[in-house]
Amino acid sequence: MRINIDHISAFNKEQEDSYIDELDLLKNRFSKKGISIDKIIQKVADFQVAIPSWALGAGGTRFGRFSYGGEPASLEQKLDDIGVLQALTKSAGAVSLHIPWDIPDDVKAIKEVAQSHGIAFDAMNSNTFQDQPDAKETYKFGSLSNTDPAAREYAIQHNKDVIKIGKELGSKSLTVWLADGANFPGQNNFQRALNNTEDSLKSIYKVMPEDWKLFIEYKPYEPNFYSTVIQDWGTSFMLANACGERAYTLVDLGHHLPNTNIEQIVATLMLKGKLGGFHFNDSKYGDDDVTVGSIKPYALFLIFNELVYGMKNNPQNPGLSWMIDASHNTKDPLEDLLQSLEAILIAYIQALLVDQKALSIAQQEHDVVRCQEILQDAYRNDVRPILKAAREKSGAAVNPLQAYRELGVRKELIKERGTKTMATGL
Ligand code: PSV
Ligand code: MN
Ligand code: MN
Repeated sequence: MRINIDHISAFNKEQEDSYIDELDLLKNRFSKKGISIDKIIQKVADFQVAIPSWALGAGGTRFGRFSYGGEPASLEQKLDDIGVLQALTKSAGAVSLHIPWDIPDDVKAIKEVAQSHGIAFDAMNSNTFQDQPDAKETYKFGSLSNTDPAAREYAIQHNKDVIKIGKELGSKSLTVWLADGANFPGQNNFQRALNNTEDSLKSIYKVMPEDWKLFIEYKPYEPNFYSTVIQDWGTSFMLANACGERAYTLVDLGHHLPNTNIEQIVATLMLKGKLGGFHFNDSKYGDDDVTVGSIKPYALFLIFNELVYGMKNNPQNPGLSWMIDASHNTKDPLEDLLQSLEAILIAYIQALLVDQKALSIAQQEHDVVRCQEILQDAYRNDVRPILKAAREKSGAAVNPLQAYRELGVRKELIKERGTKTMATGL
């Protein structure tokens, strides 16, 4: 199923002007504070989030997977699905591939499919958390941290292979997330595991092309429940510094213990020029990977407030690699991703509405109440008219989810691919 410009303009025509009055109200209100809604519209129209290749099937848990019907059965079909998201939103112009789940058989052909949808190849993800059927070494007791040099070398080589594939595709970064850790006290020597990990990461970093970045992702627990080698941002930051200038920390919203102040982590990393990648999702308990903004939208806004501040004030920090890292069992995966994209852009707009000058003065004057009011004055707006204007500007559907349903995309995909398909990977 291909969505073309005619579908979008016909849909937008029906919606014409439905949001203009509300947009004008917002423009008037915020121009008094010296905030230009037109500039915000442009920023939002430019914002691109990568879609991970593993989010296009109805995900699952270790208790089972249930097909949604019409799921992509190949990398080409996954790119086609991202093409649908991109045509509807114009903010999903990249894919983040997982190797070996998505090894392209024919690189040239895959590049052509991606290009035809306007999709770029964002960060490559290596996988040393499960053994593949033909594996020569096992990761059962760790990969880059393993006490066995042969297992370590095997995991290093896998990352080198991923870089090679990424180079052919035109990607410019590698994300490393390790499951390495221990389930029981005494199982691992913490210092040895950390040293091994640092040495292994350095070997990978050394072969990375000059224009590539390495993103080091952290996570406090799961699948190991006693200790994880790269458990927090401090460990990731330390390893990134040890590797070199082009190594960065990657923040995944679900990879924190309850109540962690993620916005403060973001601010600290950006100040130090070391925030490289960002994975969006939401959670109630742990690494739940549910739809962005579905549970803690105010927390997402506060995080975006720091991201926006950092993007403006921290030239030492590179442009970020944004990705949605969410997938689960019960929704149409494409509808779910549309909801996540919507939540991301809404939080971004709300953060752009924060009157930073007034906030800085209130902070200086220790007017705590005013500080809170300023943040909430930005948050407590229905900013969807701004988002619709940005979408209209970039040639997207003003309401992508509604357009998706009205165009009957899932029905079409089921017709093309069948009801029993199951996405590869996971
Ligand atoms: C595992 O927690 C995980 O969700 C990490 O967030 C990675 O980014 C992802 O899997 C893919 O390896
Ligand atoms: Mn992640
Ligand atoms: Mn995760």
